[in-house]
Amino acid sequence: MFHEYDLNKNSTLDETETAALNASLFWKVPRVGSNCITDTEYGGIPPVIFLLTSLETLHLDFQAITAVPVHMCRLQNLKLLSVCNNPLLESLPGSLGHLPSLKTLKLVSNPSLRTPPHEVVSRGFMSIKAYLKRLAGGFTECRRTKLMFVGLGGAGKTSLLRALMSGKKKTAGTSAEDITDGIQIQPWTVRTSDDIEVTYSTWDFAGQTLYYNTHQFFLSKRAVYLLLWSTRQGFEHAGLEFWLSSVASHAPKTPIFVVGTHCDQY
Ligand SMILES: Nc1nc2c(ncn2[C@@H]2O[C@H](COP(=O)(O)OP(=O)(O)OP(=O)(O)O)[C@@H](O)[C@H]2O)c(=O)[nH]1
Ligand SMILES: [Mg+2]
Repeated sequence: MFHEYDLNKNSTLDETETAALNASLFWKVPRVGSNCITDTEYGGIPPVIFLLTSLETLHLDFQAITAVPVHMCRLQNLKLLSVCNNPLLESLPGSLGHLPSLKTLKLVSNPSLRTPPHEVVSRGFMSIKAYLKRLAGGFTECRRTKLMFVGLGGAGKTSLLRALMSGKKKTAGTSAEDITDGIQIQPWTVRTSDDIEVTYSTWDFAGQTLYYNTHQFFLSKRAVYLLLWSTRQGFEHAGLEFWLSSVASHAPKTPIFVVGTHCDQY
């Protein structure tokens, strides 16, 4: 297998080759969940486990499960649940917070986990439990998200943002002294046609390559991306590939809208 993934035949595996080998091994080694990745009811866990109502300890580490389902709450004697290193795990049910005997919940290295969010997981068991209990008690939708404007310098990120935020959806554009420095963050609240308020935290990234290394730290997962390019340039010179791969590697599965600007100049 080593030779199969040593694509450039230099007898070492670089970062990309090691990642490809790891990804292939993930599916080759039998794992709970890998045969039923689309199982929305049990998250890939064999349903028979939820009949073991006396079970006290359950380790589901290094598996391919996508969710811990509500059925887990049938295991009323469960004291320890370990779901570490599950790269596909996205959510835990709120009702898990009410399992009476649960004293330990291990949730390390689950990069896709959104519920509970990483900020809560890093604070430990009591915080996770409190979060899950609140979730079970009903929740209101959070209508806040980040709107990220990325692309080369001069693509029109600041201009588009100003146009969107202005009442008439128009702007006179920007002048030389408006070149963005670092990242400019400001809130933008929009009222939808059904009278619902959505608040965006807009992140206007400077397009100069000087900032590219530090920008990487701010490419958040919970965001919508607008990747701008000036159609006056050929798309191959517009940095699209750089930004698409940066966003895809730091924030996989997040939506990216590619927006062409300067179309009025034809
Ligand atoms: N004609 C035309 N001019 C545009 C358009 N979008 C932006 N501009 C102009 O292009 C220039 C650069 O626009 P900015 O919005 O500052 O570009 P930016 O992407 O924010 O640039 P950085 O802050 O350096 O990353 C300004 O002079 C804008 O007025 C467009 O769609 N049409
Ligand atoms: Mg700008």
